[in-house]
Amino acid sequence: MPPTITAFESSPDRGRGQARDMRVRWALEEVGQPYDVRLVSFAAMKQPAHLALHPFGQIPTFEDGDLALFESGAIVLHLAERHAGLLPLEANARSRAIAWMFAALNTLEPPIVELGMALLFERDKSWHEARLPMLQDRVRVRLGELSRRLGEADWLDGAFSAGDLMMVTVLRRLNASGLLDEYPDVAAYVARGEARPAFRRAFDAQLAVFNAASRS
Ligand code: GTB
Repeated sequence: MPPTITAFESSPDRGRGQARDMRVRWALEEVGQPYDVRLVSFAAMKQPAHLALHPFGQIPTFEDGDLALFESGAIVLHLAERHAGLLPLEANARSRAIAWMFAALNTLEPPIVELGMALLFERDKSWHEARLPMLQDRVRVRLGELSRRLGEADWLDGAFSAGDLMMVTVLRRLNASGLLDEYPDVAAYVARGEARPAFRRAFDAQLAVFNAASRS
């Protein structure tokens, strides 16, 4: 039996691959593992059956035999540890790739999500215009640091790894903000990730869910 992941029945991102099932789908495609998807509604995510899998009532989840996991980072790390292709074999390089996964989730994603939330939900607030530059600058600081570290390299530390997979999915959340355009080398890094055949397969699979939901 292939593993089963959960994803939005109807994603608010309209098939742009911004929900966090995308990184799990991409990791599964990179390691060549077939998988099933169980689509869940917002209401179903808060029901006991889903809460037993995910204490916070969210997607994605991952079930494989006796193992049930939540948290996209934990799921991607699990896949990377059990299948070849997403983590280097050499111990120190492996630890560094994992550090990049944490950097994506703990250092880059929080200010990026904060900015995204402000753009989505706070535009009507009296303080929005005053707060926005501060949120954008916090993201710019991290993009500048990332740009300096990347330099001329294709990937963060040697060959493409789960660290890059996680970083690219996090940075993609800036697609609509225009901020990536200010850092052409970071934008090119994201584009390299998006050009990978495994990314394309994962993206097309989640887009097909949105297209099917739109037709019904
Ligand atoms: N830390 C957890 C992880 O990494 O797995 C966070 C999981 C999470 O935030 N899941 C979201 C969810 O289930 C979907 S991805 N939300 C429903 C709820 O909390 O009730 C977040 C997301 C949603 C929508 C867009 N979008 O429309 O662009 C982007 C990202």
